Parts: sequence; structure tokens; C-alpha cells
Amino acid sequence: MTQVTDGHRTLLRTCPLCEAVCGLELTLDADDHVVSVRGDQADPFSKGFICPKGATLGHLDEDPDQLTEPMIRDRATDTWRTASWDEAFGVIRERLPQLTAAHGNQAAALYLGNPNAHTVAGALYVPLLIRALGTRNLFSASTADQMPKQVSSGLMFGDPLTVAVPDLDRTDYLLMLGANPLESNGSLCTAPDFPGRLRALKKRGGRLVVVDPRRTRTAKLADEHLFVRPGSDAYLLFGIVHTLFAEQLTEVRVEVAGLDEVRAAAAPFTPEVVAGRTGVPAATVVRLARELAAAPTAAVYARIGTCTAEFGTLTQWLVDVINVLTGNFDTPGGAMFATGAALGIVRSRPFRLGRWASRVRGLPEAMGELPVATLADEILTPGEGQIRALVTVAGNPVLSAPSGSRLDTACAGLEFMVSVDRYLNETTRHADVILPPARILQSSHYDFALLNFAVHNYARYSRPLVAAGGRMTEPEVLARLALALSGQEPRSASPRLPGLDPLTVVDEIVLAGTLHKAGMADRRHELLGRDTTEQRIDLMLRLGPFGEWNGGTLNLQVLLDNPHGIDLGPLQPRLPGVLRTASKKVELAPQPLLDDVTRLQARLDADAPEMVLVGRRQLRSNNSWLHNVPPLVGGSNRCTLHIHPDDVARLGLGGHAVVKSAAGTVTVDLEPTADIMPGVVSLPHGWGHGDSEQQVARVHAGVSANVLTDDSLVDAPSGNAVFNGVPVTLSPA
Ligand SMILES: Nc1nc2c(c(=O)[nH]1)N[C@H]1C(S)=C(S)[C@@H](COP(=O)(O)OP(=O)(O)OC[C@H]3O[C@@H](n4cnc5c(=O)[nH]c(N)nc54)[C@H](O)[C@@H]3O)O[C@H]1N2
Ligand SMILES: Nc1nc2c(c(=O)[nH]1)N[C@H]1C(S)=C(S)[C@@H](COP(=O)(O)OP(=O)(O)OC[C@H]3O[C@@H](n4cnc5c(=O)[nH]c(N)nc54)[C@H](O)[C@@H]3O)O[C@H]1N2
Ligand code: SF4
Ligand SMILES: [Mo]
Repeated sequence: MTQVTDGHRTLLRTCPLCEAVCGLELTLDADDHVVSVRGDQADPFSKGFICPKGATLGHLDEDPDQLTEPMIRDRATDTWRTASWDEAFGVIRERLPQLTAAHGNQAAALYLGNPNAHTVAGALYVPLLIRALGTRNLFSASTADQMPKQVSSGLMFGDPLTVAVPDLDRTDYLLMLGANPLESNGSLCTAPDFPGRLRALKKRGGRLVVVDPRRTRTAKLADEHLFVRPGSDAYLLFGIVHTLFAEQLTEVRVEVAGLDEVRAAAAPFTPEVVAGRTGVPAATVVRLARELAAAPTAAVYARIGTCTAEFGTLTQWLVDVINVLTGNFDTPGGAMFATGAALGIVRSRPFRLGRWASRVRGLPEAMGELPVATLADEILTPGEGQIRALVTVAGNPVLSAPSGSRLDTACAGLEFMVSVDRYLNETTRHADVILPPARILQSSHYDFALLNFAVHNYARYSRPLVAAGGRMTEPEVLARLALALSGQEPRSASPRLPGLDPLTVVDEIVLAGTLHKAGMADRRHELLGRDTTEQRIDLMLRLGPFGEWNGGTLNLQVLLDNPHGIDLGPLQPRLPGVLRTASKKVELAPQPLLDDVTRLQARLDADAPEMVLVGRRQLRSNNSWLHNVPPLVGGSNRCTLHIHPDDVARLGLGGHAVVKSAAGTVTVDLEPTADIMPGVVSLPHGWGHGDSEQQVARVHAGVSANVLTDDSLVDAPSGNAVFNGVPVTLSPA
């Protein structure tokens, strides 16, 4: 689908920057420079929508500060030089196996950042690194993000990847907590043009209620906005559950276990009791319960503001409990499960939480990971199993993890560190070797993860728009890195498959294994694709729910023939088929969650801190890494502290203030606004580029919110970091 006019080509690609998976139409000149980016009008899911970030994809792709060659750091002088790929992998092959031979596999850790959820490499090739390292010290941005939802889903449905999303396009009533899709474009709810979908909800006579300690742009669009005290959403939702039972408004339409236990757990949380803690009046709690029950269809949806809080998992659990109790689960207009087109991980046994615990603090494992909130502890605390080496892939935990300055110190003391990243930044500056993958436009794209959380079933594949031109793609980097981490020469990749490059060897092994398991071992030759990565995608599509080898029609060729993406229809009811619980029912009252209710109850009467910190996202930003794109920084995209004018006056503050928490201190510019609750301040995360090598980001440095957040606080069941509701004090600067 390339149109050529006067040397310019128009090409199609999915935007890789956020969960909205918008289709883009890019125009490139004869030298492969991006001339323009527009939304792809013919994409059946995003229908031409684009945001300012997607529109600057060309600037990002050609950012002169992006690394194009491997970098090696001289530890003695702390200076960087470029290196060949062979030299870079050679250093890794020499150093890491030596370290683990001396100190055991647990001495090496892996941290996986957010973009892994958006890349083919993250989905298909990161498992290689996990296997090569053979360590339990696996960390990711998931425990600074959505782990509470995955734990609650794992316990309720048996599979932590089976996550219900609001059926946005058909619901009549949406109760949204701790999400601001007008800035973020949505999360764990893949919905390109989320703002347009909310406007459509209102237009068809539906109702949108937003619960947030800030009157956000989403709240202003809503029919009703409720301020809530940070960290108290679980109380509010329990108040709703209590009311549904008390007023006999429940209408459970799916097979569940544990209904009586939920009723008993909700008993103490009367609307009056929770009002004191949440700031939401008792009468409002009762009305919300009645409205949810009475609406023809309704869905509760809660996101990052509620996940990264003290009771994240309980909150996520109660979201689905309410959807079940009001008869809005697995039914159009309620909360539903998407059907991703690619074959997913087939889980044979129910999800289990806490199969092992972290060494220093005994925090529970979840999905094979340990909480990032304890990464610094594991590096800094001596003893057997202490982390001495770290591999990061697409992550910037020094800015994104709680107690970031402590992690900064910890990383500085590592014996060896490798980063796969496009930038030299706050985290990768501690590495010995940085391996930069090929440009975005040189990478293929398929949303393995995000399409499982979409509000409409859909698939789209993009081939690289520009030839790799000698650059190493991220799949190649990861395949060779996995070999180097296990001390192997590229040549010796597999004696059974001689003469093949490492990536092809890996792919052939996976293809053979998957074909064998599916009973299709003799059909290897039918797989389509220019390379083995594409053949893997073809196989996953063929074996997936819509696949040609599974009674459907989908394969890679269908996606290549439909470069705007294909509409696979509205969400369908999927119970009980998706359940992996032992009971084959929805588990409404899993024991680990009932246990945590005790913690919730104990905090009911705790003294509220005078001031608490919450986060916020900014439309033209993306966590820590779009601050070097000139058209995106400045204006509304600055690192300021939102604060209510009454608090400014009460505390006698000027243009900026010193903000102090148990973890650290920052001095920050104030942006007074009546759109935030008194007693709450908000600072966006991902800033703090004062020492950055990135020319633009350094000028717009800001401060890191995670200097203030405290890694000693976690959501107990999931170990997730707490970013919202952090006690702080403010004083004049
Ligand atoms: N205080 C506070 N902290 C937060 C949050 C909050 O709300 N408040 N939010 C949390 C959330 S939700 C998340 S997801 C985390 C994010 O945490 P991280 O993932 O650790 O941080 P990012 O800023 O997303 O860093 C992404 C990194 O990937 C690199 N990168 C970009 N594209 C690619 C690619 O294609 N390949 C490779 N190899 N590298 C790439 C970038 O250069 C950057 O270094 O932050 C969390 N931290
Ligand atoms: N433009 C932009 N888009 C992004 C990102 C970005 O950095 N910039 N990051 C991406 C990532 S990694 C993610 S995970 C998603 C997140 O997407 P969203 O979940 O929509 O995240 P936010 O926009 O931060 O909205 C969270 C809201 O929670 C509110 N909040 C804070 N504490 C509480 C609380 O205790 N209770 C309640 N009810 N609300 C609270 C905050 O005021 C804020 O308005 O966005 C993604 N999209
Ligand atoms: S909303 Fe997200 S996916 Fe869509 S253009 Fe913007 S950054 Fe890209
Ligand atoms: Mo995130």
C-alpha cells in the first residue's frame, strides 16, 4: 500500500507509543525522512484519530540524541565510546557469566520497561533473556503499574492475562476511577480515540461519572465528577457493594463462587463509614449503587490512579465484583473480555500468587516477577543472592520506580550492567554497555499484548517502513544478547541448526515446538513471511481464535492484504471458556483478597496526612522518554506541582515550594489550580533530566516525582508500588 508521488511515499503503521494503537499514515521523502504523519482514516478501529505524540513520530524517530551504535563505558573515567556489536557482545559474554559463575544466577537481575508491551521484540524475544539469565530477580514496570489488576484477575478468573475491559462503545453508564484518558488515551482498555468514544457515550444518552482527586479534562467532559481522597477508592467501592446487598439490588448473571463471603466482607463498609474516609457523601455512594444497578447496561473501570495506591488489588477486585453484582459482566455494555487474534499463552493451571518471595523483604512473587519497589533493596543488601548485575530492556527505573534516587545509588554500585535502549538516560548511564535497537520505522509492529484488552476485536500488522540499513533490529539484539548472557559464541547457537544466525535459530526452535504442540509439525512449509519472525506471527495468527488452522480465516497474508487493520467484530461473551479457576466459576471472594480486607479495615481510622501527593499524565508526554522531542515540550507539558490556591495561601507559598516526603525532597514550580482537592498536590512523573545528555530534555529538566515516592510502601497482595496518596509536607522555597 505504498503510494508514490514526486519521490514521496505514503506508508501505514501502527503507532507504538501508547495503548491506543492508532493507525498512522506517514509520508516519507526519497531519503526516508518523515514529512508528515496523519491518522489513518481507513483504520476500522482508530478511524483517523491521532494525538500530538503520534504526530511527532518522525521527530522522535530521527532524534539526533538517539544512539545508533553500541556504547561502552569506561568505569575508571566514566566516559563513553562507541563500539562495534561484536565488541559490545564480547564484553557481555566475558563479564556476566563470570559473575554468575562466582555468585550464582540470582546475582543477575532483569528489568523490563513499559515499551516492551508495545514491541514485537518485547512479546516474542524477551522470554529468551529470562531463560538465559535463569534468575528469580525479574522486575518490570508492571509492578509500578497494573499488577493489581493482573493479580485480582488471576485470582478471580484463574488467569492474570484475562482482564475485563469496559464495553465502551455499547455501555449506558460508565463509572471511571483514577483514569484520565483525555490525556493518556487510556490503559488496560485499548480504545483509540477514547475521548471520542466518551463523547459518543454521552451522545447516545449514556452517563459518565469520573472519580478523581483532580477535576481533569475527562472529569470536565463527564456528567458528574466526584473528588475522592487519594488511596481511598476501595472504601468507596465497598460502600457501593454494601449498598447493592443492603438494598437487594444484586442481579448476578454469571456462575460465581463466594457470593456470601463478599456480602460478609462488605458488611462493615456502610455508606456512612466509607464517606468519612473517601470524602464522597453517603447519599452519593447510595445513589451510585442504585444508578449502576438501574442502568440498562453499566461498567466500572478503574486505572492507574487506583492501581498505584495502597489498596490497589482490593480496588481492582471490587471493580469486577460490582460489574458481576449488577449483572454487567461478560455481557454487551458491561465489562467484557476481548479476543486477541494471536495465540496467547495457554495456561493449564489456575494462577497462583506468591510462589516465592523476595530475599530481603519477603514480598510476594506475582506472574514470575518481584516488585520493582524492592529492586534497590536487593541490590544494596549484602548476602547470598544479592544482585550484582542488571540487564534493563526499554526501561528507565531511576525515574519510574519509587524511591528513584535510592535506585540511582544502587545502580551506581552494580558490578555490571547492560541496557537495551535508544537513549543514554538517567538509568542507562549506569550501564557498562548500551545496545541500541534499530529505529522505530525500521521495526515491524503487532500488538500482542494490547489487543487482548481492546474494546473491539481487531488486528493490524505493520512491516518495517524503512530497511534496517545495517542497524540491528531489537529481535536480533535480544537473540544475540541472550547468547552472550549465557556465555555462548554466536556461531555455537545450536549445533542442530548450523550456519543460521542466532535469531533464526531461536525462531526455528519456537516454530518447531509450537507446531508440534498443535499437532501441525508437518505444516512448517505453509507458514508465510519474509523472515522467521513473520513466520512466528503467521503461526500465532493461524492458531489463534480467528485463525485459519482453528476454523477461521486469519493468517499473516490477510493482515498484509489489509494494512489498515481488520475489524474482528464487537466483544463477545466468553464465559465460562476463558476461566482457568479450579471451580470453573468466577471466584468472587479469593482468600488472599479477603485477607487483605483486614488491612483495609485497620486503616479506616488512621489519621489522614495533612497533604498527600498524587501523579498525573500529560497529553504531550510519555512517561520519561518524550522530553527530547522539541514540538512536545513546553506549554502545558511542564513539570509543575498542581496545588489548590487555598493551600498556597494557608502555607504562605510563593512561585515554588520545597516538597518533602519520607523518601526525599524536591523544589518545584507551583501551578495553583482550583481543579485539585485541597490537601492534595499533583506532580507528573518521568521528569528530572538535569544531568541528561539529551539536549532538549536537559533544558526542560523538571524534577522526578519518584524522589518523593517511597519504596517501603506497597500494595500488599501484588507488591505494586504506591505513587498516589504519598504523605508530603510543603514549605516556601
Ligand atoms: N510517580 C509515578 N511513577 C510512575 C508512574 C506514575 O504514574 N507515577 N507510572 C508508572 C507506569 S504506569 C509505568 S508504565 C512506568 C514506566 O516505567 P519504565 O518503563 O521504566 O519507564 P519509561 O519512561 O517508560 O522508559 C522507557 C524506556 O524505554 C526506552 N525505549 C523506548 N522505545 C524503546 C524500544 O523500542 N526499545 C527499547 N529497547 N527501548 C525503548 C526509552 O528510551 C526509555 O529509556 O512508570 C511508572 N512510574
Ligand atoms: N500522554 C500520555 N499518555 C500516556 C502516558 C503518558 O505518560 N502520557 N503513559 C501511558 C501509561 S504507561 C499508562 S499506565 C497510562 C495510564 O493512563 P491513566 O490511568 O488514564 O493515567 P493518568 O492520566 O495518570 O490518570 C490517572 C488519574 O488518577 C488520578 N488519581 C491519583 N490518585 C488517585 C486516587 O487515589 N484515586 C482516584 N480515583 N484517582 C486518583 C490522577 O489525578 C489522574 O487524573 O497512560 C499511558 N498513556
Ligand atoms: S493516542 Fe497513543 S497510539 Fe494514538 S497517536 Fe497518540 S500516542 Fe499514538
Ligand atoms: Mo504504565
